[in-house]
Amino acid sequence: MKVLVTGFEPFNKESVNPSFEAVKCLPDRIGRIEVVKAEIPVSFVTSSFVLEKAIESCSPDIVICAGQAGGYAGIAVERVAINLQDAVIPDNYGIQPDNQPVFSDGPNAYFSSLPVKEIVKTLRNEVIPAFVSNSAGTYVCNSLMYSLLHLIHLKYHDMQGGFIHVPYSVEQAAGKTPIPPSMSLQQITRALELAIRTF
Ligand code: PCA
Repeated sequence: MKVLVTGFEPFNKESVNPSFEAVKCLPDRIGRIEVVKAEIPVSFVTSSFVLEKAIESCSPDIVICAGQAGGYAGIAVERVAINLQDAVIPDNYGIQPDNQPVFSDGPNAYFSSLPVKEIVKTLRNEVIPAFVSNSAGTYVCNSLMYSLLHLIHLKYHDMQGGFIHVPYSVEQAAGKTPIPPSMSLQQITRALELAIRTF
């Protein structure tokens, strides 16, 4: 079994993105599951192409995309992606959609095909703060999650996929005033590993 795990490049003046920092720390094998990693640009235009290329090149059974949710106090296992791009700040390439669909011919929403409640339960059993989130927002993370689920719907019926938002790392939070909630990279990495172990 193979899992593709992705994290994003830094955005919004941060020098790191805890999602990709944690992905990089994952081992290359977790039990019987091979782990393939990829970094995704914070781009409304290219993020889905980079993800699709990674899927084409490694043919994973499962795709877990991760992103930073600054201000969250726990791991948010996303349940739903909506067909909307509505950005408060431009992406890293200057694109700022206003009330646009991700795909004009797509349905309003897709549900994650990851076992979201089971992942949350597993994390909580290991004393990692986690919750099921019913909105991945309207920025690039939601757009990537929607694109992934659209791709699964159109082309990769046997693949399972979804999205996990992670808090700021402790190092990021330490430089801000007031100090927002955060989680250690070690704990974020452990959360992703446990999510993979639910398969
Ligand atoms: N978080 C942003 C995009 C990239 C990331 O890590 C989001 O929540 O949309």
